[in-house]
Amino acid sequence: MSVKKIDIQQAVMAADMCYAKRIRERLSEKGILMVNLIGSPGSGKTTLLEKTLGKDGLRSAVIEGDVATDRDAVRIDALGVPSIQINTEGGCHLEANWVDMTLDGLPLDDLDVIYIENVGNLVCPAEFDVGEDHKVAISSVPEGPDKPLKYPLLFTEASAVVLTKTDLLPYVSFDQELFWGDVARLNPEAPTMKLSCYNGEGLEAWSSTIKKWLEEKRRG
Ligand SMILES: Nc1nc2c(ncn2[C@@H]2O[C@H](COP(=O)(O)OP(=O)(O)OP(=O)(O)O)[C@@H](O)[C@H]2O)c(=O)[nH]1
Ligand SMILES: [Mg+2]
Ligand SMILES: [Zn+2]
Repeated sequence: MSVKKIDIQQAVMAADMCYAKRIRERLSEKGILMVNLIGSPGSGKTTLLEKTLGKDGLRSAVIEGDVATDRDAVRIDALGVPSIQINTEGGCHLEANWVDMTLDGLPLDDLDVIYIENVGNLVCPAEFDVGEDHKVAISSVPEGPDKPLKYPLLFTEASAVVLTKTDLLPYVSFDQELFWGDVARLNPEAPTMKLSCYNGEGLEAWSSTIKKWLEEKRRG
């Protein structure tokens, strides 16, 4: 008797690709942009959303991915912005089938942008297509300047690279030449931004980038 073997990893990836395609079709039909924020725990993803949502004139919603708790979704909800929390119960990234399910709970007829805040992690969230239009790499000053080359996939895949917490530059040793040089080597085309949610640096540039991506998507 021959033994039938199924490569689970490949099967999971293939199923995920179907969900990602379905998400893109659903969102294209509605003209909604989806942006996937990926960075280490504490790099400032939720704070960036708090500082920009509702102030940029766009109708937004957020899908929050965390191992546990609904704390980030509660922070977004406090802004009056629709948010849904996915708890991965130990999983270190979001997958397209969960995102697809979550879309059913969002007011898709009244949205311009859906943000995904992925599970805080510089590694595997970059490997998974969750149906987004753009992945954004978020790296913060206190993490140190060596992250792009140590975690290259995210910085290669990203449509934009954002350095957060720039207000800390006077207090932390951070070699910007090294950081931006490595980013340029990995992903010469990606726009780059320096942001501080504490002093407001770069927040307008961030919102302009989101608006530009939305216009590009709607123009087709
Ligand atoms: N100095 C400084 N601190 C910041 C800035 N943005 C966020 N923080 C602080 O960094 C900490 C983590 O911020 P969060 O926005 O919760 O980080 P996160 O990436 O959402 O974290 P996880 O969801 O756990 O992955 C908080 O104490 C924020 O106040 C900034 O621009 N400058
Ligand atoms: Mg967060
Ligand atoms: Zn993972």
